[in-house]
Amino acid sequence: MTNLRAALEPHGLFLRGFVNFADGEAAPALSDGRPAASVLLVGNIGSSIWPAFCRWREGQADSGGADPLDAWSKAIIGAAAVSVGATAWFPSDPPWQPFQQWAMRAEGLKASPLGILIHPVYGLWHGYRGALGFCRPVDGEPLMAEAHPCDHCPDKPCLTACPAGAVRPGTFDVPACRAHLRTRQGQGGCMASGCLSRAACPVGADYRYDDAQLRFHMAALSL
Ligand code: B12
Repeated sequence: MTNLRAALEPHGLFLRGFVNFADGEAAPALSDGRPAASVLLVGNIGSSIWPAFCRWREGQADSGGADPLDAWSKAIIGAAAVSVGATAWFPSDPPWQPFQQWAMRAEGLKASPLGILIHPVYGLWHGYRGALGFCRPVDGEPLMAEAHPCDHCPDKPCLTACPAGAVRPGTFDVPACRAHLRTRQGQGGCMASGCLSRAACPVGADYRYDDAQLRFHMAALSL
């Protein structure tokens, strides 16, 4: 664990908790075909990855290709996985691994009305860049978050801030969001400075992503 932290933290990547699978429980297959006994989640907290990712990108002849953040994640987390004999999975690779279910178990997080999981400290400003699978359980107890922040948020500004009305309780209307992003209002609003619903959340405001990172994620979402 110490070696892994040393390999990941200079890149702004943090160990974000683990899941130990019970015997017989559905678990992803390791590269040798055995079912994983555990997965360790790796992710960003606020804009922690942004400086290292930008430096890496500047050094790439093709700026990192069509999906530079995925390519960077694979370069860094893939190498760390090899160094500890783990199998790595990445959130955007099909078949999608259930990163959010794992995160709910690993850190006790719950979904916000936006669908993305909210952390009591980092709010909506965190994400997962990879998961490492092992043939043995991880020692220790999963971290359990305190109360779900949305339960104590009377105004729920995330539900009213979306200019496209795409954020509704239990639903995120992806076509409505994307249609709005193509409009002049969307280009000058969410595309320029990030999703207005996400920004309206009062939890973890100090961890809000840098503007350049917000624009990067919005560009990916609007594709
Ligand atoms: C497909 C996908 C999308 C699609 C469709 C999303 C949608 N809402 O339908 C698109 C491209 C639109 C998208 C957009 C975004 N996404 Co997305 N997306 C994914 C992806 C690749 C698969 C999601 C999926 O279908 N999971 C289903 C199965 C495979 O996963 P599961 O864990 O078993 O599913 C559980 C969750 O889906 C959870 N859940 C999800 N939504 C909700 C909503 C409610 C109300 C509840 C109760 C539960 C719940 O319940 C499921 C069952 O337990 C995941 C990565 C991954 N592998 O999980 C990222 C992921 C979910 N996305 C993520 C993010 C951050 C975003 C964006 C904010 C990014 C951006 N560019 O701005 C936007 C906004 C999304 C939004 N408001 O919903 C993060 C969420 C991190 C977090 N804190 O939770 C993930 C985990 C990727 C990552 N690298 O960390 N996304």
